[in-house]
Amino acid sequence: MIEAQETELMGSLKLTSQILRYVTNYLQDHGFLQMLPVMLGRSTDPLGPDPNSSILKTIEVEYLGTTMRTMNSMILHKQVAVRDVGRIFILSPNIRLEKADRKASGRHLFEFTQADFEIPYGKMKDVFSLMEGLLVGLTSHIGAEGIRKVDGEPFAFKGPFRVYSTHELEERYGEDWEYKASMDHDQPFWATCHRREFYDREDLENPGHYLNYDLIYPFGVGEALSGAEREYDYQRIRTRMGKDKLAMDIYASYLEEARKGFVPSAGGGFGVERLTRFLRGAAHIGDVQLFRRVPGEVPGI
Ligand code: ASN
Repeated sequence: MIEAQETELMGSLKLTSQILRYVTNYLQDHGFLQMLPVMLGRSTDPLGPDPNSSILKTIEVEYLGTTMRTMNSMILHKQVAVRDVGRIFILSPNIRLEKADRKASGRHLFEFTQADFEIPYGKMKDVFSLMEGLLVGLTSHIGAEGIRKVDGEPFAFKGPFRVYSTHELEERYGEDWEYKASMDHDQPFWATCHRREFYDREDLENPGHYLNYDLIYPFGVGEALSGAEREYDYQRIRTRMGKDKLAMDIYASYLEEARKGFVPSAGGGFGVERLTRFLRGAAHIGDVQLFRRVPGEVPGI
């Protein structure tokens, strides 16, 4: 039994290593500079208002008189970096202290790594084709060993992926569309137009609609990536933050950067463990982590 578990974990780790090598090469070959991650910041992603977000709190530490926060995501730093250095990506460790009931989703961890990238002057379609190329290339590259089987064949991504708006999905599958729509597909699909964080750009020609997207894995596995074209204009950022009733003092250093001027950009981030779990066909995302970080479970070492 112990041996079987070790083999399973070893298989997951081997796949994660292959994914990391492939993603790093792919993004570097597509002109992205790899940044080392930021782990503490004066500002971090508020992760909301988003009905899908359920974090209990963001960790804050006082350091030499300044309050620092652990990264929920590096989105705010990405907007600065993409202005200053162009195409960038980060293998970014994120801490999200999710409620215990998130264990049941099978895809939440309280500590994970996301491959997070940003494209200056990018549009939604640039992110779609970048990700489709990445995923299709990945499964043609990694071979069949230890990969989930579909109809007796190892799963292979096939693009381009279908694109739906959340309005269409709600109409077809109801408000809780994600799981049902995911079960109804055998390739990932894009879901655009979510009302969520201030940094996702509102479509000014179509107010109340948003130029953002999730990529959803099939077979009931659910969210793979989230991203957007960004709000880059200082006044628009302030207005959106005001609507979300965010505590402006937490974002003072970010707003200073925004006042200097951001460039328009688009990007996204996908969870590395989620990709491993999807390709392995593992029942729970914690099963592919050597050191499980599952909400509601007391971790080992
Ligand atoms: N990485 C995501 C993005 O680029 C943000 C997030 O993880 N909340 O939009």
